[in-house]
Amino acid sequence: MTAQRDLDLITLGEGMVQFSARTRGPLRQVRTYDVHAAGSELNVAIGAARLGLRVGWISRLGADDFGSLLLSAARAEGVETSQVVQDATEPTGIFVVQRGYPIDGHSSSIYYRAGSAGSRLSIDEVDVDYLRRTAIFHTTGISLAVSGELAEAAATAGASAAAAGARRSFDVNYRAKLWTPEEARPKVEAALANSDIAFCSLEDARALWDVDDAEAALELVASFGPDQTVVACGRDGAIMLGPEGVTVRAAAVPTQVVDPTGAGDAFCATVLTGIAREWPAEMLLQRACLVGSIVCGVAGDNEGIPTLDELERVANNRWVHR
Ligand code: KDG
Repeated sequence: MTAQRDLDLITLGEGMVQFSARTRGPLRQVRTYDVHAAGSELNVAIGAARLGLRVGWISRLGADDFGSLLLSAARAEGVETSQVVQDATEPTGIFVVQRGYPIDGHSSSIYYRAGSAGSRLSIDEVDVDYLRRTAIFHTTGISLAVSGELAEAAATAGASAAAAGARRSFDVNYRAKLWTPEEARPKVEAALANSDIAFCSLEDARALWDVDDAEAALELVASFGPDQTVVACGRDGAIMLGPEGVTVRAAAVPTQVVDPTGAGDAFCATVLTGIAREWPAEMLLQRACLVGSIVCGVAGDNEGIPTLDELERVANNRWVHR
């Protein structure tokens, strides 16, 4: 029986509650925090849903208040959460963001996620029929780094989705606090070889392969196998190699950075939306850079992602101020 393809995108990965410092400075001096729903694959799910895709999220949360916070955040955006397990034995992971210190415009994260419910997602808990419902399956290198169980769930779920005809999307998302470049490299390369759509920041290409230049990074990541590759270069915009072998570039949009955490996920959510909706390549990359830049100017990982209507109005200078 052919499954009904009623989802554009399924993401799989750990959601976490973020405590973001309200003030700039070292965390030992920070006294007040804002609380946000975050976690890379949840950010992508929320972003793509806000941009109009039909999205499902596969994950595992503690049966605690933080788990309920994440579930509510996903549902409030219309993300389908029937495959989010809540378990009473492990807690929901959290992380703390230090902003604008010691480098202006940069943030850093401290994780409290060891043994979290999300890290224990097992492939046995993932419904294979659910994976048949999507056109695109997305996960990231964070899921590969967090635990062997989650890495296996991500790889096996991706293979099942692909066997049912979905395109596989993978964002390298190297996190130096989770693993070393030596540990990451073979696993990331294997995941890229199994992907159709690949994302890598220039910063990650530098960390993993010592590649310093956007074109070289694009060529290298594409050489592992994906037929659509995107390299995000922060303030220098982005570059994409499409299935027709055409390279497209887009400039970044200058912004006053409040917190860049989550901007890469917002960028990725916009590219995946554009792919699902068949936007022309230039427009797709420009919109993704614009969304990434808007998110840098807003606290929280995904709150700044616009709706599709807002994005179109900003992109076409039709935004009405008053
Ligand atoms: O991309 C933003 C993520 O880094 C943040 O939400 C936390 O998922 C996270 C992680 O593992 O770093």
